Amino acid sequence: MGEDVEIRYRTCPLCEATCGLAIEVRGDDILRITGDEEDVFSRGYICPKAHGLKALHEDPDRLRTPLVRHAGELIPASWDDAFAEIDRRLSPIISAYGRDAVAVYLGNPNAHNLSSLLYGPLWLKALGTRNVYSASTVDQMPKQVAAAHMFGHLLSVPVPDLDRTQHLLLLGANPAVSNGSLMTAPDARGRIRRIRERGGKVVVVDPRRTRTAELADEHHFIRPGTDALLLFALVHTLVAEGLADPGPLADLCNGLEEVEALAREFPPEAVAERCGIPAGEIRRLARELAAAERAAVYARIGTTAQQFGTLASWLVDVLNVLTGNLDREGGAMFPLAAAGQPNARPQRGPAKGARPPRWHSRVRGLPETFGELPVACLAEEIETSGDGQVRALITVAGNPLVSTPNAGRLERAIRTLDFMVSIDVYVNETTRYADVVLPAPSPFARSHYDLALYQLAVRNVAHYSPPVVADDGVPEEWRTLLRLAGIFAGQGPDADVDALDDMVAAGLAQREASERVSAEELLRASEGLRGPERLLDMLLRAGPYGLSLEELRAAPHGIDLWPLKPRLPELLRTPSGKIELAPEPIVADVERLRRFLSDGPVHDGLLLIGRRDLRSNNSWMHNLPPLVKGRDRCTVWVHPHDAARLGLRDGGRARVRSRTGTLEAPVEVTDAIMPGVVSIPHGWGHDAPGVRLSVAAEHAGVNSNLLADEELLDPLSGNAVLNGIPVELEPA
Ligand SMILES: Nc1nc2c(c(=O)[nH]1)N[C@H]1C(S)=C(S)[C@@H](COP(=O)(O)OP(=O)(O)OC[C@H]3O[C@@H](n4cnc5c(=O)[nH]c(N)nc54)[C@H](O)[C@@H]3O)O[C@H]1N2
Ligand SMILES: Nc1nc2c(c(=O)[nH]1)N[C@H]1C(S)=C(S)[C@@H](COP(=O)(O)OP(=O)(O)OC[C@H]3O[C@@H](n4cnc5c(=O)[nH]c(N)nc54)[C@H](O)[C@@H]3O)O[C@H]1N2
Ligand code: SF4
Ligand SMILES: [Mo]
Repeated sequence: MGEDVEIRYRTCPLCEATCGLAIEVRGDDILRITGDEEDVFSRGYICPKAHGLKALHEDPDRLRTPLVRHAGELIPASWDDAFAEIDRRLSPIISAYGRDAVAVYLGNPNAHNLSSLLYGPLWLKALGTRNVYSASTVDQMPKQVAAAHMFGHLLSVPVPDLDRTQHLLLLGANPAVSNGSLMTAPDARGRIRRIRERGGKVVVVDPRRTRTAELADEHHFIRPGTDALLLFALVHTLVAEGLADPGPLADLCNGLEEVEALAREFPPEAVAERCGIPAGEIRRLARELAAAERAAVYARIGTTAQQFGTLASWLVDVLNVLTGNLDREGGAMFPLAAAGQPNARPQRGPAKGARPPRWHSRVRGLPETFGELPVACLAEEIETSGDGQVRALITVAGNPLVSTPNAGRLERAIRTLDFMVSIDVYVNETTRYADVVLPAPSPFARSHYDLALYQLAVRNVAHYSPPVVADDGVPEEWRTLLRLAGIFAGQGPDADVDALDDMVAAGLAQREASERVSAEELLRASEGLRGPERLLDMLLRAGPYGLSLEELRAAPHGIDLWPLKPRLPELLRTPSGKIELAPEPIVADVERLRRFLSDGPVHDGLLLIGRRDLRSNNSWMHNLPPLVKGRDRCTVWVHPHDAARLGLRDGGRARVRSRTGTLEAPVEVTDAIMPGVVSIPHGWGHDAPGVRLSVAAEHAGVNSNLLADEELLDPLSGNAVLNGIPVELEPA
């Protein structure tokens, strides 16, 4: 290694796995990226996407200057001019039509970004709109609704204790590819493989034989959207065969008998045909789950972004309780993060638990959840005139025209907006419609700490990374967000960002103060810091381990805070102080499932599901040559029986039609997909005019969300149905 070459360590910000990277740099040039062998959590593991970070940092298409629309064209502008334009155009809309006239879409990378996590609440509050939308309602909202009802907080989501479990029942998740979700576990693949190496068992339920299924002892195809039936049948079997035994949890639960009564109507024999899994197999799965010494049920997006998302999410944890595995080593456990975890904050006054919706969407009357509305209703809120109509849109790190249902309708709606602002690193399918685009810095030019994901990690760890390169000429995102907040608050385009930051810090100190450490002490200890570093330092000091930023800085490979420990009942924030096994709104939704089972039409047509790829990340990173080379990955998978019936051939093309749209894609005929099910990955379709992604345009693919139907929702969470969309196929 040359003398001027040095290694800098940082956490990868791309997915939920939080892998440690070792980055060889010369000055501010990135030379090479490898896994950090000494990282306390990932121990050297990385996936191919980490290598994409160098390409991302160097990508000539990545934005470095704001763009402002003049005569229809996005033209480079100064930061001052860009903010002046936002003030000039947006402030009159707010004055004339009110705050709800401005909608916001917050995309996935916000969850991996310290600036957005810490400053998001302030700018949203300054804007004061009810039209807040995010990736949550195309993703995990059902999980959070279930957690809020059962455990009292939307972030009290149990995670499987992967490193100690002896039996993992995994539904609708493919961690061998996705690297885990609502389960932060670097090298999830290795961790799952080790379950079997130590004599445990892994069972996968998925309409596709995934890479995770290939690691498992058993894989069961399931008809999309029917997981709640299967899970109920598992509960039924446990109860009917006297295998339900919550152990010490029994005294901590309300509603045990009600759940048992509900499950009576879902015997395996009744659901088997709907699910496509024989009744005998369902009974065996239940018995083995109950018999396992330490077991965990874990389910992800295949079970959340579907018609019975909240019921399925709820039943997963009902099973964890009934088998005595909730909050026990090797079962499903609650992490204890070092900073910013609401369910670890000392409880002040009586716990509120899940609260009923505070408002409803204007057009369809869909309920708000945790301050946001279902993104599936954004288009109609723009289209429908009247009081409260959406006339302006702000997107931050999102690409809703690719990521959300009925993308065609949303595109037509977005074209009619009076004004649009985006903060992004690219001009993508969505941001091309913005009137002002503000760049965000390269991931290497910002610091990192996984405030959100450590609350969902299979091991308690804390890892802070300073920026890898000094500066790429783009202001840190928290400064951009605060400057926007200034405009929303009526302070004009040149608000004093540092004064706003002081205000945020003072507010956070108040909120985090406890008997152990006062607000004044927190502020004093973090003196000299500013921005996310000051806020993080205070959160760490107020947190359960009493750490500080200085301690984290001194540990470039992270600090190991040990395997998960039981946290019940301390963690519960339900008004009763108990686990609510039969929350009223969830129980009420069981009727819908009952009807689906008893008199819903048996849909024997094709159902569309999604698919993730190791070298892809939602709708972006397709502009990075190392991640897109090789064969076309945006294909439609069809089972050989269906292909024969429909006259489709491998390598040919299919026309895929749903209620909302039509597209054409190359066909892959494979028995890795269940008969009656087809799969297209989301996140593609990069050849639209105005998109500035020169590499991605050559690997464009198609936008699968043209097919997703914005009218299909999980009613309790407002989550879109992205798995199990009725479609028709024919040769193109
Ligand atoms: N059919 C179907 N649709 C799906 C899914 C599915 O399984 N099937 N999955 C859904 C899920 S789980 C999710 S999370 C969503 C994701 O969809 P989105 O919320 O739209 O997020 P991404 O596609 O990840 O787009 C992220 C955008 O953020 C930009 N970006 C990256 N880093 C930064 C940064 O640091 N700052 C800023 N300001 N911008 C940045 C990128 O350039 C990109 O334009 O898609 C959903 N859509
Ligand atoms: N490489 C890569 N990694 C990623 C992402 C990415 O785009 N690429 N995205 C990240 C994001 S934002 C998220 S939210 C996570 C998601 O993480 P995962 O939830 O692990 O995501 P998927 O790989 O889409 O796995 C979902 C599985 O559900 C199956 N499925 C579909 N419908 C059903 C159904 O009705 N029932 C059941 N039981 N299964 C069903 C699908 O076949 C698929 O295998 O991944 C993250 N990691
Ligand atoms: S698994 Fe996720 S966090 Fe780890 S290197 Fe890959 S993209 Fe980064
Ligand atoms: Mo996601």
